[in-house]
Amino acid sequence: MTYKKLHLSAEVEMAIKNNIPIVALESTIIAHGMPYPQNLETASHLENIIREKGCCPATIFLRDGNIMIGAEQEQLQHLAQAKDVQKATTRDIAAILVKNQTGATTVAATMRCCRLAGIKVFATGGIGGVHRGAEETFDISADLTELANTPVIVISAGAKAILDIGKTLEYLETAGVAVMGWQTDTFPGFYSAATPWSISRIDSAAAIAAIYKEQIELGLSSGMLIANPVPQEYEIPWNKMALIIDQALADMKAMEITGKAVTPFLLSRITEITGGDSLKTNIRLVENNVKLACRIARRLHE
Ligand code: PSU
Ligand code: MN
Repeated sequence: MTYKKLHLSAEVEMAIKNNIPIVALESTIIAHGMPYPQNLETASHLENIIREKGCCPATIFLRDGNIMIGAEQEQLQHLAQAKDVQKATTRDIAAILVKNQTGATTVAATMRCCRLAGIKVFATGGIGGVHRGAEETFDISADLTELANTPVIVISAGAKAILDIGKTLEYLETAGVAVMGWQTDTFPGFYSAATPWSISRIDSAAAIAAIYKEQIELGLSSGMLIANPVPQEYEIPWNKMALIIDQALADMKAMEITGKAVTPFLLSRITEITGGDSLKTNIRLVENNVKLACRIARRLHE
């Protein structure tokens, strides 16, 4: 370990010592992606699933000038409730560390921290991407540039229709990111198990681990995006979601929300419009991603 401001939790330190596979989790989903108390319950529950599956959870965040790899219960509580937690993407990491602020890491920032800590597998809900109307706003998530530059396997339920999914997939192709559908031929749409876009399929965790190792051998520095559909019984179908998302996007426009506030606003507005149903789906799909991440992490360890 070369970067000196990495702080490992006792659990993560033990896992490294005992050669237990580690699965990383992000913290923006806790601080800015879900309401309290469901965010805290979900964060703890995800960690427990990872332990049950024989792996070690590492929730990643920034605090007291350190990159924190693994959270104590009190720290999860802080991320879930405190109002002073910054949303940290890659470009924010340095400033937040220097100012001793608390930062919740996005997919992009979490990937970067994973790399510093030697963690190869990271489970999230959905990635950020190219926003609708990006030809006007230029709103493209740094998650995509990070996937291009950082060799970490990210398991997500695809991307939701608040984004322009076609453009997001084109961007990932241009950036040289391997995108694979877990036991599916169509790119999943976060709340919805399928979208109209097709994707190359992968059916085994062993194959994912082998491809990742091959990428490293090849000297590629890009990550991999594994798109894992939400289980059908919990999905909100694509056509139903479309209307809800149009409403949320219209509200965003009317309220002139821009920049890093866009994704948190849309997530909470969609939760309101669906009367909490989207939040239930969101929780189920992250659980599902965490389980797949454990399978891949164990394979990589063999
Ligand atoms: N999508 C979700 N839930 C989330 C996010 C995305 O369904 O919580 C968060 C992730 O942390 C992701 C970030 O990395 O939003 C993307 O934000 P932006 O679009 O500002 O890059
Ligand atoms: Mn953005």
